[in-house]
Amino acid sequence: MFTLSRTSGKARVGAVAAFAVGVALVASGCTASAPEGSDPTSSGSGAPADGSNLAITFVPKNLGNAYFDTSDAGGKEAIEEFGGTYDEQAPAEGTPDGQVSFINTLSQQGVGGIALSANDPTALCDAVNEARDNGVKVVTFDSDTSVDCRDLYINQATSEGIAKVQVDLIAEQIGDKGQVAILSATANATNQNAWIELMTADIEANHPDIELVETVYGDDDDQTSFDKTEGLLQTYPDLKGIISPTTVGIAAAARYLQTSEFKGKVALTGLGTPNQMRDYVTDGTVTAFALWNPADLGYLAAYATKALIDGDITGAEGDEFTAGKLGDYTVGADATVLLGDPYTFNKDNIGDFDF
Ligand code: RAM
Repeated sequence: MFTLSRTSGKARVGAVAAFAVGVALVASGCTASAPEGSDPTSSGSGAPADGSNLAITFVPKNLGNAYFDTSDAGGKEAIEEFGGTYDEQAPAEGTPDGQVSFINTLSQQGVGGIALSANDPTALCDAVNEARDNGVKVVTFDSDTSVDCRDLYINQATSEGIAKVQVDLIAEQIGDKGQVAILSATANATNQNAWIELMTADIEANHPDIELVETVYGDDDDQTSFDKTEGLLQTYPDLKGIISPTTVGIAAAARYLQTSEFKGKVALTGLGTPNQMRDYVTDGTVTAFALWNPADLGYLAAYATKALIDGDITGAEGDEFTAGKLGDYTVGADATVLLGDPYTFNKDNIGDFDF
C-alpha cells in the first residue's frame, strides 16, 4: 500500500544504531503533558522574527500514554537539535473532537507545523485544512488522516508488515489453531483499523484453523482495556489467544492475565513498549510482542515537518530530506515516509531496551 525507500544504506545503519543505543536517551524524555489534557488556549507559537517558523507542536492521540511520551520526546530532541520550538498539546481522551480544538487554536496562534497522530481519518480534515490554508504544515505520524488532508504521513512500518508480525506471533504461540480475539484501541483510529483489516485477511487466507471471534475496543484507556480483556475471557472459554495492536491494550491485558487462571494458557501478543511489557515477559505471561522505536518515529516526524516548513520538500514522491542522526529519507507514494521495519521483543532481547 504505502511504499517508500530510504535513499542510502546510511539511513538504515543510522536507524538501527539509534534503535539499539539511543533508546535510553528517550526513557527519561519529558513532555509538556498535563495528565488531564492540555489547555488548548495556552501558548504554542514562537515564530522567529526572521527565517523559517520552526514552532512545531506535537498533537498525539491523547495524553498519559507512554508510547506518545516517547515519540514526542523524540520529536523534542530533534526540534531542539535544529533550533525550533517544541510543544505538545492533546486531549486527555483519544477523541477527534478533542484534537480539533487544539488544531484550531494552534492554527490561530500561527505555529509553523503540527505533528499529529489522528484519532479519525476524516473528522479532523476541516480543521487541518484550515490550518494548512493559514500556512501551517501538517504532518501525521503513527495514525494517518486521509491523504488529502495532511502534507505528509510518517509511517512507523508498512501496515502489511505490522499486521503480519502480529499474526505470525499469535500463530506460533497457539500452534496455528484455535480461537483468537483482538483488543484494539479506539474504534475510529486509522492505524488500528488498517492493521485489523490486514490481520483479518491474513488469518482468513493463511491460517485456516485460527478463528477470529471478535474485536473489542479498550479506547487506549487502561481500565477499559483491562475490563474488555476480562469480558473476552468470560465470553469465550475456549479462547486461545489475544492480539492487542496497542501499547495500552497489551499492557492492560497482560496485567489481567498475570494474576488470572489464564496465565500461560491464553497467549497474548501485539504491539507493546519494552518497559511496559518487561515484567510480563520475564514471568512468562507474554512470550513475544512487536513494535518500532517510537522515539525515532517522533524524531523523523519533526525533521520532516522542518523540511516542509523550510521548503526543502513539498511531499511529492521522490522528495528527499535528511533527518539528523537517522540519515536520509525519500518521500514515497501518497506523500508517505516510512521509518523502517517492526521489531520483535522476547525474553532474550527485552533487557537491551529502555523505552
Ligand atoms: C498505542 C496507540 C498508537 C499505536 C501504538 C502501537 O500507543 O494506539 O497509535 O501505534 O499503541
